Amino acid sequence: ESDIIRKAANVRPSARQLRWQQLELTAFLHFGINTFTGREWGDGTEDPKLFNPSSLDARQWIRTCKEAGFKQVILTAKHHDGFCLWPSQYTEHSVKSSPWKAGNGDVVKEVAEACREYGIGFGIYLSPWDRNSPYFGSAAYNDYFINQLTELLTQYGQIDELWFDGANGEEETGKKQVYEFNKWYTLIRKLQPKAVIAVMGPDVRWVGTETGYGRETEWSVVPGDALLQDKIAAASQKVTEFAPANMMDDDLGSIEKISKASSLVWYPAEIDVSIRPGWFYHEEEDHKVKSPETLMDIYLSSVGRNGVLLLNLPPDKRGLISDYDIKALKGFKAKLDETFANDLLKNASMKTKHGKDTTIITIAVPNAIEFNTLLLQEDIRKGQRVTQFELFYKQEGIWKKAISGTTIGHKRIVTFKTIKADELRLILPQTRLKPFISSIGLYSQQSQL
Ligand code: FUL
Repeated sequence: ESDIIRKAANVRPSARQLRWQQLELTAFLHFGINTFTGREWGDGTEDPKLFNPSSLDARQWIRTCKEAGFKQVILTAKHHDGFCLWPSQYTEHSVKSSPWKAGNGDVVKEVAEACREYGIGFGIYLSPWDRNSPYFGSAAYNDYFINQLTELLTQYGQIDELWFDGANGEEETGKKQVYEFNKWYTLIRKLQPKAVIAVMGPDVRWVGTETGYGRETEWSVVPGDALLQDKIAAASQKVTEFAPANMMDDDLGSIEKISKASSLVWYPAEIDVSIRPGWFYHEEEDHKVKSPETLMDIYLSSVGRNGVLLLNLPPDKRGLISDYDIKALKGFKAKLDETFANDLLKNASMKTKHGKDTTIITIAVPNAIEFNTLLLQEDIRKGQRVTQFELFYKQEGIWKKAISGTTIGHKRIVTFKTIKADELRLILPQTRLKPFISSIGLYSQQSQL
């Protein structure tokens, strides 16, 4: 057992995984033929002429993301319907057959340029499942896919993330495509070495739900077989809880899980959710946009649970992010700023004592503080090591427990009822080797009071 703990404690993120984790907030942009048909999954028979945004402005999308604190976006260059947002030379089923800009437009290019202008990361969603391509289900599709991937990797400057969806609805038709994952990965590493490869890929793991809520216990160090593509959950659409299977288990990296593993890998969680019920824009959902309160709760339960949030903001038929979504985002950003602007421990003195398995950090503040939110971070460059944490505070000479939790990782945020104290202790009763805590903060969230 101690051998496996030593191994687990020393698994570390790659440079690209570290950069990605530190982004914390990333946005999905679902846009395509479905925007115009009102569907969620197009079947590939849609007339490209339906694609006709009246006033598409990619700069508005990216500005909106930037102002709300998002650091990277992922655009659906091709969804399951096979319609390409760039003029691929390998198919006619694309923007070039649409009336938009008389067939001379390129959404991928406009978004890539806007990202560069605003200084935020640019990622691409390219659906492996393609319901339009006549090649799908045959060996020729693998070449078609590589060709499209090559266009995207070579014509738009730096790509920071590739997102390969596991979804596939061909169970009934029996059409089966055997993907050549290793070819994709080799090509990406060669052409875009900085990009992380997500979901059906080795760098970033799909958390296992589309709710926006991550696990209470989220280990970035998991058994190596998590990388086997056939184990990666596909049909994700109806999953609202962590289903009891493989990558959707409640716990992926506990000592029970890793002690049986033949290898361990750094494979962190990305938490995708839409600001609306659907992934694509539908006018009838304008009044179902998530509220700033819900978005804040999602933030606390994704970024605050050692994950990266991937929040979907679908542009509408005009080719603009709607005012409903912008309003909700502004409210969310204001809450976020208000909550974390004032670290009540900024004048605190802290003393750390490492025991055999236990670490105790004693915290004293000059004047009593009132807080209801604890933020913890581990320096994950050295690995993920904390299994359990407890916050105590002294009240009338007696030590009381404020809150306890399990993993920390890059960031852990927990909220509780307001407490007033001037002496505190953070106890880590269980760690994998010596922990490296890089920040401890206490905050007061207004809505919690
Ligand atoms: C799923 C897809 O089927 C949805 O349409 C959406 O793109 C979501 C992010 O992933 O698997």
